[in-house]
Amino acid sequence: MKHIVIVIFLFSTVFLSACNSIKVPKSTMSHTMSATPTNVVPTKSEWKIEDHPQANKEIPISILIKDKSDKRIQSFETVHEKKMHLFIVSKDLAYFSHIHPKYHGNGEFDITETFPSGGDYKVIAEFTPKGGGDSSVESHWLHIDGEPAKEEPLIPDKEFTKVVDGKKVSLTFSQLAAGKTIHMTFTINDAATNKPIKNLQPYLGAMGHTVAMSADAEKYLHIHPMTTSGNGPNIIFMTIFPEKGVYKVWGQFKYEGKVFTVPFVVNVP
Ligand SMILES: [Cu+2]
Repeated sequence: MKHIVIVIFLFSTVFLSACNSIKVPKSTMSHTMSATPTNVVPTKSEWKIEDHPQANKEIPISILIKDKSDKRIQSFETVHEKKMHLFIVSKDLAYFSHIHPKYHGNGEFDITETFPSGGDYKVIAEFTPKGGGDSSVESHWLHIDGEPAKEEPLIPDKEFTKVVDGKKVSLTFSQLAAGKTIHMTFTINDAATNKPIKNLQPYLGAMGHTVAMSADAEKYLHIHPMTTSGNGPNIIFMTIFPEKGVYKVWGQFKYEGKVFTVPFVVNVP
């Protein structure tokens, strides 16, 4: 691995489990940072979805965000260009969607999603109530009726290079170990010419976004690159995998006006 001088201007990572969250603050920090709780506004959520939602149909989802005393939260910060980021994954993590609900005021967001097949899906909403220092997260499991997809076993990749939409993407780690601050680098080349791509475009206010989920979909990390990583071909993310185990990692980047998503399955020892 390359030696990297670490100057962090923008970095955030979120680790969540069912009932607690550990956050790494967005501010400048030293290499020896540890995951410490920061200013996260505690929230509650109410999810509305029709009875017996069907696969392959547009399903409206509405999300109401309240504070712990059941009062609707009125205003939200715009973070990475949006007031809410919503991630939807199937239980086997084969399906991944990153969308942006519309804010209607009075704590209410909504969006429609077409689910590709029947089964269980986890929906994760990330947002920052006004004045919050870091994002709050609410999640919900949904059951969609219809023909289930054949379950894809989550098998760690042996090869960390993939071709997606004409881009050859490789993923490397400074070290792969749970509980350690590590660098995760995506290297993006043109698949046809093998030339490095150096003019990636910002996508939602960052040079890329990475989402990682544990195999049971209980732990979730949303990671932004270190600003020192430029426009490619190497986009460097810094993170901490909270526990050992298998994770699926999705990198999202924008090139020539189009967003592409590249998934990897990683075993973190
Ligand atoms: Cu988003």
